[in-house]
Amino acid sequence: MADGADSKVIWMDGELVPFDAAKVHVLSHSLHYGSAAFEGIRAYETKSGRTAIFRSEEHMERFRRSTRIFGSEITYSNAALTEATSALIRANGFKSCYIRPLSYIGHETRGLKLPKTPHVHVAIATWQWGKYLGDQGLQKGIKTCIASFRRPEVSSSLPWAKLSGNYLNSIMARREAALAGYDEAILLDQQGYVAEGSGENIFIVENGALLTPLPGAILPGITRDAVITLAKSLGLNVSEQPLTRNRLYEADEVFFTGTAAEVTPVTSIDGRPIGTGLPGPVTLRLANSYEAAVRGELTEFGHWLSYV
Ligand code: PPE
Repeated sequence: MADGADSKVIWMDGELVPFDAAKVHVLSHSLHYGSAAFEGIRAYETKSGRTAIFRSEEHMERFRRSTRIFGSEITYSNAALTEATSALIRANGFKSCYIRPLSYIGHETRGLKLPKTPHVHVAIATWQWGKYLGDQGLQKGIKTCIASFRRPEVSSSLPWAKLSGNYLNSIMARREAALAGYDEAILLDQQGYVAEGSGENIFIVENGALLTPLPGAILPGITRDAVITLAKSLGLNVSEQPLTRNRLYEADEVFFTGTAAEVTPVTSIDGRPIGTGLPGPVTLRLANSYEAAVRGELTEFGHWLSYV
């Protein structure tokens, strides 16, 4: 069975629709031009046995801002979207799952010229998604390469928005890496500095401190923000700065962060082992801390959880 085929219902414009009936028209604007925005969120079974959505407010706010880029307004409040997601998780009977909100322009609108405020449809789906970068990802780390595809030039792209059209670039980079036998790609920006993975932010560990690229050509991830916050609470130094490929090769540790990827160690780049070639101690400490936060084990970060 394909990933995702196991949910009973999908929320579409306020209704819970059976999985097989959750369809859109082939002339949908978003299908032709990529004029859609989406989110990726996870819900986890917490230590109390209750399910909680991780940082729902921040994800729903980014969803709203991404949709606004093409002039549309989501009419549901962030709280209403979180409530709809909770109802959906309950209806599907999931303890832990991935959550995919999507805003898209339907077939009512044709051609590139959009109305001033195009009407958007809003859908939310949930499915069970295991380890995004493989079951062995956390234990062994993953193999990456620097892709020839770069993050687009910032004056012509909207990297902070999670727009469907942006993702063709990620798909091409990921495909290039996979065809060459790597688990994931690392993309550079137009100046040649390190940007991010195809669907993850990137960090390096140098002398016990964390370094990560500045927001610019990257999607400033919510997991990236959570990991920076957790690292600081553990007393680690964190700095955002331009990183070269040279610095990546010589790092003590490298890891990815993302909702789907969580914290995943990168143990080789372009065939070169990073550090010892095994997941490093700082990466594992942060992966454990992130896991504890999403599972509701860190009371200090309890405000990140919305119980279903
Ligand atoms: N950069 C990109 C390009 C990206 O797509 C993601 C999320 C991130 C960084 C990390 O952002 P955040 O999830 O807020 O920490 N990628 C999503 C899509 C995965 C997919 O294959 O689809 C995700 O992790 O949900």
